[in-house]
Amino acid sequence: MNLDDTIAAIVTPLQPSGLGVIRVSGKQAVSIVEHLFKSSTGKLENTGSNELFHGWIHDDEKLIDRVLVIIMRSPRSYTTEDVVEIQCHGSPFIMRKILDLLMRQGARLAESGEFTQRAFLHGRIDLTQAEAVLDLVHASSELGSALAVQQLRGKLYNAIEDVRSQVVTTSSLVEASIDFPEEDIEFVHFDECIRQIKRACSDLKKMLVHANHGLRVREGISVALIGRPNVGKSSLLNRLLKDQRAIVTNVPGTTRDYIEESIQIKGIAFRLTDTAGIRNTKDLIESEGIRQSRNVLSRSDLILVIIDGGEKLNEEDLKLVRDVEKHKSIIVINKIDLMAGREPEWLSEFSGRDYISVSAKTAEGCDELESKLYEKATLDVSPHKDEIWITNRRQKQAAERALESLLKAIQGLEDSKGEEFVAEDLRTCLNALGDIVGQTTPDDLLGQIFSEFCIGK
Ligand SMILES: Nc1nc2c(ncn2[C@@H]2O[C@H](COP(=O)(O)OP(=O)(O)OP(=O)(O)O)[C@@H](O)[C@H]2O)c(=O)[nH]1
Ligand SMILES: [Mg+2]
Repeated sequence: MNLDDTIAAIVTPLQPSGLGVIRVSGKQAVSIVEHLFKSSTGKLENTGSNELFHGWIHDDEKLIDRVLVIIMRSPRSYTTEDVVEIQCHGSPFIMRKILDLLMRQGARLAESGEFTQRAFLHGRIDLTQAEAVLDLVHASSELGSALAVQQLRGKLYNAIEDVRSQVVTTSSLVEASIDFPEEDIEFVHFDECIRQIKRACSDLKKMLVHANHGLRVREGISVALIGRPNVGKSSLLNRLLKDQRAIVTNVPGTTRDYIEESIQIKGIAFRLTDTAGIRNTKDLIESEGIRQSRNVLSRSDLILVIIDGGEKLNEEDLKLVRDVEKHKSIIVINKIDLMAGREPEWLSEFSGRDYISVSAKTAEGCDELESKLYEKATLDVSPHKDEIWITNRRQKQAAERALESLLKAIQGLEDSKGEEFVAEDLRTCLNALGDIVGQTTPDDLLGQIFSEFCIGK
């Protein structure tokens, strides 16, 4: 990556709007903009940081737009380079025109995520903070944005650095005993080593406790709709989607292939999967559908077990309810419009379980079902003030690698396996921790991470 170029990009969406922002970063940022800008409040060059100018962008004699220009001098800017932001009117035509003029003066179009990548490469932020920028741009819920803010403030970075320094101390003791075997530091220090490594393990475990939940908030929560044929699974999916997505008929066994669609509840994405009704059947296609239903069931975060409230409860319903974990499931009694206000006499079977009555036909109870889903997905899981959460798959895998090698190191010390082996495990751990914060992350992986950003960020 060439850090000598001056890069430019349109930062705001290319849609008519109140304001449009174009960002320029690099050694030539100020002089490039100066060529296009007639200021009513003084020259851009030779000014300090965080200054605001008012004036016109022009193409030779032709005026293009009246703008505000903000100067942020190196190193007090997002990228740590000189950064200039031009606030123009939010016309896609004007924004493109200004970008063209900047290129004519020698700026290069920024690649996806290149501003953030420069901030990372110049050491302004670490990789977890860079990833938090992306999460914050895409945050769509209270919890998602709170986690991104926590990470952007460097809390995960600090926590990982803390673990790293503990491991570095231990590692140097172990390495010393390899280099100076005659010093006989073995028994004095190895107990202390084990204690330190155990402390590091416990810190890492705390970060990993909620990792799966953090991941779900970021990636969406999977919800399977299961039940006997004809109980109204597809009707309920359509009702929640507010769309006639799945085929509904009164013939049991209508759904053969599963259908997956997303809804948002209070900003969290839920991926709903309608499945084939589960029953004993000799029909080959239906059996395959049922096999897939069981697969979907086993990999879903939450399960809605749908029961037909207008019918008698049977052994198949009960078996499904018994088979799903209590904390992951909600029993949905459907078709209450047929029940004329009466509760089915078998309702007592579900005491101690989470259940709710709805009608996919009239929508009665469906808002309450959405609230229950949200509640179940976020139960007891808001981060406490000093809790650090890992929220992405890459960080989670690296933290698990680090933890695994620490556990091996403890085992090695306890079994007196030889310092070389223990030292190797500790090195593996340090590499994995370095991967989390971006110190040892391979270039191609870095490229992949930043390519997920939009141009201009
Ligand atoms: N009265 C009433 N009928 C409903 C309700 N929900 C679904 N139905 C009817 O029940 C029948 C079956 O609905 P589906 O949504 O196809 O049921 P399913 O569980 O997806 O069935 P399979 O795909 O065969 O497993 C259809 O005739 C629906 O119109 C409801 O809340 N009230
Ligand atoms: Mg169906």
